[in-house]
Amino acid sequence: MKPIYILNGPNLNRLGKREPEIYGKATLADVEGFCREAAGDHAVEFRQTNSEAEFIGWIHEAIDEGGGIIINPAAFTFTSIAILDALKMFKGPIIELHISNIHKREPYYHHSYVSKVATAVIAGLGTHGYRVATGSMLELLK
Ligand code: CA2
Repeated sequence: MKPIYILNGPNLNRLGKREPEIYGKATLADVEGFCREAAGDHAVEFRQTNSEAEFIGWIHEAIDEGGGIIINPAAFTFTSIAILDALKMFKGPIIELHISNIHKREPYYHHSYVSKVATAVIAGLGTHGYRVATGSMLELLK
């Protein structure tokens, strides 16, 4: 069984500590718990980094070892062709996830490079979106 990689980008380590009206009260550790519960027996690699290089390294790891990728690239979503290029090499399903509805927000949050290669996009369900993404990934991997 190949693990599901759940990759989180910059500043998400601060989840639950600011802007609860947008991002909710759950911490990233709580979110990891939601994902592991939703995944059941399926292996999960849950990671967060503030470094683009490390993020790309984890996508390369997922290309070699992973069954599916759930990705909240945070600000990298709107800036990183390097992350888009890495994701293009992944053969399995990719779910792009945003806690907030990025389309309701400022214009610089409206264009996602990652959406060009995502199998599906989830935005605006709050941190519950991670449960939805994990359950949906299990279906896509069947
Ligand atoms: O809604 C999302 O999940 C985002 O990917 C979060 C990113 C933002 O750049 C995207 O537009 C949407 C920003 C993450 C900010 O990190 C936080 C840290 C602490 C508390 C709340 C958010």
